[in-house]
Amino acid sequence: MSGAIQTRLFRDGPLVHLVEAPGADVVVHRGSVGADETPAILQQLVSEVRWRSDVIRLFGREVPIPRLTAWYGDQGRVYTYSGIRLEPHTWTPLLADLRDRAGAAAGTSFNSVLANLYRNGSDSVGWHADDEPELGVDPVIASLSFGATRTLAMRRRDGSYRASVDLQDGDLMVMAGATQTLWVHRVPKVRRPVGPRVNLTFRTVR
Ligand SMILES: O=C(O)CCC(=O)C(=O)O
Repeated sequence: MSGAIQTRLFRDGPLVHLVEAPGADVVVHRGSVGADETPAILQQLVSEVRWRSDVIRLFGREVPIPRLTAWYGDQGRVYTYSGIRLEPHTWTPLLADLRDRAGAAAGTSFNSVLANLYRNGSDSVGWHADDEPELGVDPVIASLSFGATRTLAMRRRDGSYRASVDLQDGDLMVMAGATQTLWVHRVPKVRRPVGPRVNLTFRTVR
């Protein structure tokens, strides 16, 4: 069986969309951060976050990952993904404020964030799940987007369903439950010209 995902509006102001897909517990809060704030936030994140360019080993070759990243968090909240070990930078006031807002919307508290800077349409993230052991079972992940709209594609690991959600400036997406166990996600490259986008994925490292 294969299925296309619908997003269903279930609450007004701010708009909340539920991604209806088996085993995916994904909610998008449209415009969670208002358009009066997002341009300045994007600019500040691009300029003040300590962006780094990493390489991963793929089939024996070192390949630069096609985006810039940064890891911020409470002291000692080390995160390792794709063989890259990240020591946390200290929260900036802006990141701490966004962390608290994301936590209030998601009904939890976060102690770390992976920041991604997609400089243009050539930047992307490949299929993966946020399922590293330090995130625990059924992690709650809140992802805040600023700048250009990019598509988050989702695929059930058993191949039965695909889904996609356009993440717009100011959107907050919350993934919970078995989403990371049953699904993988990616942000594909796009050919059309797109401006920069910053995505912040708030996490709780145990
Ligand atoms: O940029 C996004 O919307 C997704 C980022 C992501 O998948 C990640 O940081 O694990």
